Amino acid sequence: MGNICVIGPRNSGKTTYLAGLAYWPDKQRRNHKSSSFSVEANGEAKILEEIAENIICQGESLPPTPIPQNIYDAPLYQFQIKVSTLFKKNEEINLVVRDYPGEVFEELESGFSSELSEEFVNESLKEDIEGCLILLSDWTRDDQYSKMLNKYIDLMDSKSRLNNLRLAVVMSKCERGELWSGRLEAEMDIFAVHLPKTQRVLRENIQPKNLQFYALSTFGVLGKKDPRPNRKDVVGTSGSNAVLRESARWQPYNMIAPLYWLSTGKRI
Ligand SMILES: Nc1nc2c(ncn2[C@@H]2O[C@H](COP(=O)(O)OP(=O)(O)OP(=O)(O)O)[C@@H](O)[C@H]2O)c(=O)[nH]1
Ligand SMILES: [Mg+2]
Repeated sequence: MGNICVIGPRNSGKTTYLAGLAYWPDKQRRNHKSSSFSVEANGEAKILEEIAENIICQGESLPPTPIPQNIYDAPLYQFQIKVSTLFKKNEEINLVVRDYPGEVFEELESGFSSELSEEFVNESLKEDIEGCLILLSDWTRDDQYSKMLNKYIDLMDSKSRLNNLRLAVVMSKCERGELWSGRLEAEMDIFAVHLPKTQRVLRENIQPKNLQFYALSTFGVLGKKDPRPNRKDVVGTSGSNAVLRESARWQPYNMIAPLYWLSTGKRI
């Protein structure tokens, strides 16, 4: 059972990603019978499936994740993911995932405004956490991201996790035109180009075996031969919000690969 946490700034797409993951089985039944993956959402993650169906598929945007009273009020989502590719037959990974509100990550730069944020970060560094999925979505925030991650690295060190915690650093919402062509070699074609300080801070401090860069998009594009984003931009309270454009053609891009690596240490 791999315990994973999902962190990242406000609005980076964390909860939408988890909801998309939970909704997976439905999509399998409808259009992806030959898919290499199947995902089952268990326990509290069932709520995410409903959220995907009732909000995302209806073309609406999720509200920001509220800051709970205490960390144990933040739900723990469980997923069972089955992988069956040409080289990996019937592998199964079980994940327990905690979704944090984005403030927790943002405050790494400014200093924690509450004990609660600090508790969240400390929880993400506990011994039973195998890996951390770090979602970043704004390629104009290299300065801030590098500072936040520098602080996170200091905290990893102070909790003796510097050399034994996997970090999957992910550019989310990569269906966007500026990113889509760089998705296959995300480190070289997205991070080194748009977020060079962030990439450097990570490479200088984290052992290569514990660090991978990815790009993913929960919304994806309209089809294999139709690379138009399956996304509609909308004006939101927190700036650049977007919603799913055609739920019948919803096919996320690269959602499982980072989780598989975080959980097993092997590339899919
Ligand atoms: N373009 C695009 N937008 C997305 C994608 N995934 C999520 N979004 C949008 O990004 C916005 C923020 O999504 P959330 O999932 O609420 O982000 P979050 O990281 O959980 O935010 P907090 O809970 O506030 O920390 C919403 O408007 C989503 O619809 C994606 O794959 N592509
Ligand atoms: Mg959220």
